[in-house]
Amino acid sequence: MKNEIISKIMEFISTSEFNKLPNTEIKIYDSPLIGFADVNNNLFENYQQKIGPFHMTPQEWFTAEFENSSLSDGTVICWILPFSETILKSNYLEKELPSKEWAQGRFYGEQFNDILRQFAVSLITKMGYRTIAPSLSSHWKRIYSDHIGHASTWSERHAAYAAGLGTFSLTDALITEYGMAMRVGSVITELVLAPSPIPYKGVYDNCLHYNSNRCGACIHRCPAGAISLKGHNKDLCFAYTREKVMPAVNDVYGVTTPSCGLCQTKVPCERSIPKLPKTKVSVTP
Ligand code: B12
Repeated sequence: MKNEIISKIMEFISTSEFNKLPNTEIKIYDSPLIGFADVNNNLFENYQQKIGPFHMTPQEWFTAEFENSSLSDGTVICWILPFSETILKSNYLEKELPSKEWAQGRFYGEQFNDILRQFAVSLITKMGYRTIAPSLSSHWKRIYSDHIGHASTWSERHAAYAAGLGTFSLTDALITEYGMAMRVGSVITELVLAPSPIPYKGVYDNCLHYNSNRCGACIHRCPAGAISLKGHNKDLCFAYTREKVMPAVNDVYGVTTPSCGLCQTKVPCERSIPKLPKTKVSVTP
């Protein structure tokens, strides 16, 4: 069943008309990475403790969605959608504002991610297993917490970390085998599937900065001054995309969402895990 789900998701991504910028032949996403986490993985409770009680566990999502029914076993299925080369390269010359293709890739790319979430829910539900996509639920909300700033009730990349798909970085972005210029999605199902192996030990294993002190490329790419050796300032990042980028490009590019992504392009971790030094140290937050 796992192979059937993987191949149907892959086929949907490679054939869907929605995986293209409108009225163009520009593909938004290349082939995905797909990973599986056990709903009983301790990380989900760990996230709730570290992020805040508002960040729901897979079990809480089921209880909220299916009126008090519980989830004893099941799987969180996650995917990584890497942006296509055309979209990545379009951002290379930009120093302050995103390219048209990047801004449209973010806008139409997240619409496609939602369509993929619906596709995955319907596929697995038709196989006979209740399935939900937290990001499509009325219980999904953005949260601003005093303790951790911008957050939400379900972080797609924390789910992907638990599914073995990548680790965090100086910018907070998740660095995967296909890099970090990508978007993430997930569904929670009562179907039990074998979890993916976890190819890392520490939360920042794939980030060159944390493992060599020789990178920081994202610091120089960020036009908002939001990234420093101390990490990612979410407030500055949020303000730049809303106050500077949106008024400058949204009407011209025909989009309604904030975008930027300069820190995700023209950096060593854009499309792969950068080569790390041999004496790698695992860092925990
Ligand atoms: C709120 C939000 C924002 C906020 C805050 C981002 C943030 N750091 O969380 C703002 C507005 C700043 C933002 C900006 C952008 N965003 Co945004 N955003 C979200 C959203 C809606 C929710 C994120 C969330 O819940 N975060 C929870 C908090 C707690 O996460 P955090 O602070 O990063 O977590 C850190 C700590 O918790 C730490 N940590 C501490 N203890 C522990 C313990 C363990 C065990 C672990 C594993 C980790 C850990 O690890 C993290 C890294 O330091 C998600 C969609 C979603 N539902 O997930 C998209 C999402 C994170 N955004 C995304 C993107 C692409 C962007 C932008 C590039 C958009 C743009 N401007 O073009 C920028 C820059 C992203 C960046 N560098 O982080 C992608 C991420 C893709 C990627 N490669 O990682 C997401 C997943 C959307 C998607 N569906 O793909 N975003």
